[in-house]
Amino acid sequence: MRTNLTKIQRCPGCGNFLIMAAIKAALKELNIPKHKVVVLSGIGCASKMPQYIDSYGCETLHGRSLPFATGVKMANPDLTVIAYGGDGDGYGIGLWHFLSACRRDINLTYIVANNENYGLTTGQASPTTPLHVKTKSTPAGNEIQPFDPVALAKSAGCQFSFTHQDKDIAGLTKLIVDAIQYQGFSHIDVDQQCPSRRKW
Ligand SMILES: Cc1ncc(C[n+]2csc(CCOP(=O)(O)OP(=O)(O)O)c2C)c(N)n1
Ligand code: SF4
Ligand SMILES: [Mg+2]
Repeated sequence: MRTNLTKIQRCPGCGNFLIMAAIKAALKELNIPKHKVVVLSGIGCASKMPQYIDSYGCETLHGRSLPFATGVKMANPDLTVIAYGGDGDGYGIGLWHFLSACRRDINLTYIVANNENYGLTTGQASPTTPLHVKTKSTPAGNEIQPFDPVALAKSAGCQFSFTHQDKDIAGLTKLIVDAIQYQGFSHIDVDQQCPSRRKW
């Protein structure tokens, strides 16, 4: 956690605030001491998460949260390891790490804030941008079929993979509790609100 933050780094109404509330509630419910928790992210709006969780954590490289998280878990299996990031981070540049973690069934939890765009870099299309949606990189509308991250995770062998709405904080909290307790690779794709997306 970063202790010297002087300004809010996300837009009003950003769904990452809701997901953060659910992660904090889940860790509180499980009563895991903060020195036993490690939150690792990539780069992006979503990936600022380790700065706000009172635990060990690190923003790593774009798309590389899962290799770092795997290494931490291998070095110290007693730790609760949570990898966190955006759809561009996890389903774009980091896709192979995601599929490898599914196949290897690494015992950690991966939460993806899926806002269907590259938010931090002001709204380019991602692998989950719906068809025909106009973005900065698809001014005439997205022509590329998005994929379903949960179906993809399951096809790679992941047995704990769900999509959930960010605004259902109670339901998301319960799902995160279950994911942390699951003995294997658990993946939660969060349908995340990104109010700025329509403004670019
Ligand atoms: C290797 C590398 N390529 C590109 C970038 C630029 N970059 C930073 S964040 C980002 C996309 C973030 O999108 P997403 O993961 O969906 O997160 P969001 O901002 O939407 O939460 C990109 C392309 C980078 N930091 N590093
Ligand atoms: S651009 Fe979207 S994801 Fe990024 S801080 Fe703003 S609302 Fe949140
Ligand atoms: Mg995104």
